[in-house]
Amino acid sequence: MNMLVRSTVAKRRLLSSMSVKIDGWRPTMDLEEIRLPNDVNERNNLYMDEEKRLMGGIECRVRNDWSRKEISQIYNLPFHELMYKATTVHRMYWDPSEVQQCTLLSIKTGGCTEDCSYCSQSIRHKTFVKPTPTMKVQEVLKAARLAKESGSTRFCMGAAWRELGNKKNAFGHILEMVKGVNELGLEACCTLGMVNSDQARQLKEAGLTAYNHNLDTSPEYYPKVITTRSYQDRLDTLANVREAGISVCCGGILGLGEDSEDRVGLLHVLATLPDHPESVPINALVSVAGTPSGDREDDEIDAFDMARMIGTARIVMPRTMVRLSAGRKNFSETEQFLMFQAGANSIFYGDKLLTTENPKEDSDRRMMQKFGFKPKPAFRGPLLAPTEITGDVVISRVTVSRDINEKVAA
Ligand code: SAM
Ligand code: DTB
Ligand code: SF4
Repeated sequence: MNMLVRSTVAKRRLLSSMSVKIDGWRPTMDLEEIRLPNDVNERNNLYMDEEKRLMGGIECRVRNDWSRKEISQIYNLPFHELMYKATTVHRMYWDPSEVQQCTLLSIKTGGCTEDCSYCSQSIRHKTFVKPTPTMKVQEVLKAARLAKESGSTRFCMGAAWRELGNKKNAFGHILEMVKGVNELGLEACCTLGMVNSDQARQLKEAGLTAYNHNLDTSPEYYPKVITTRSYQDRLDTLANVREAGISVCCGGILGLGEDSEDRVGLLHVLATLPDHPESVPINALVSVAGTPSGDREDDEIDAFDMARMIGTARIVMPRTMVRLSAGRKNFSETEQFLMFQAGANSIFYGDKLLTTENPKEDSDRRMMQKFGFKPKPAFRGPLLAPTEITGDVVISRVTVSRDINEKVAA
């Protein structure tokens, strides 16, 4: 059966099994119960025939044909307009009270041969980081259990490598880590540098949920940040990850000395990929003494820059998890609130990022309570947006005529 036909059938099944109607129906079940499939491909198939959404005078559609100028116009809207638009789009596609808590662990720290200008772990920069060997599988799984106990639902393992290359032993251990994290009921994410298609396939088989590989900035500004590998190298790895059926996590950093058009340039690359990344982390540079970026004298980026970037990402990639990532320690709760209102729906949770500090768990727990946020469970798709259930969002569907349907199915 053709994809389009199959997805429509699947959608009908899903909707009837949930007793929920999308176009203006009322819920007959508790909102908590209504979740979309966790698998991103299945989820996207459900929406294949959706044309656009409309709420509060704001129109939105999932598009891959954005021009850079269009994205720039969104990024440069008056701030209050951008925030209204972004927060409305967020409510059209997501439950705004759900924020995912993720834990990071550096499983292999320092000694990296790359020259990323921001990174504490590059051998080219003299920083506080002391290289350490790869952690043992059991140590990593112990940390994953603790992360789960503290309420995280995604566990991201980072290694200071340019690429996985032919590190056969280490790769074997990583596959065991991924399997173990998966068996704990956590979403498993890795960031290990460049991977080829065979390695991506093995990671998928071991149970990897997502692979993080950031483009960091625009194609034009990238050579000012990293010279030891190209933008295309990064894109190739992203394609290998996508092809293996692993969820793509790809974002960038603000505060590298880039200008606003570079931020737009990064979003343009991401929003015009054949499929949007399921996850886009937006990091604020964590300034590390001894790194070229950390030693810059520039003004630091502020909460408005972050909210603009997050809000624009939310609008141009409405079905993506936009993750408020590194750098939260430098922002007050009030400032972070602005970023959640702009559409961020995930944080790193736990006292440490990879090598630098994150806000304390206690204070994040209080902040989540203060804002009325609840954690997103692992391996369960997003809640249907409340507006989809109440009918506050109008969803236009492209209707396929019976004739065409039959023709395609034949
Ligand atoms: N070596 C692998 C790689 O580069 O893909 C994985 C680890 S690397 C540390 C993961 C990402 O963390 C980088 O791509 C970068 O976007 C982010 N990052 C690293 N140092 C940072 C810093 N000081 N501030 C903000 N983000 C940072
Ligand atoms: C991402 O975009 N941010 C995380 C994760 N992906 C791997 C890393 C942040 C690192 C912050 C600096 C450090 O702690 O070394
Ligand atoms: Fe190495 Fe990754 Fe740091 Fe770049 S960001 S120096 S690749 S650890």
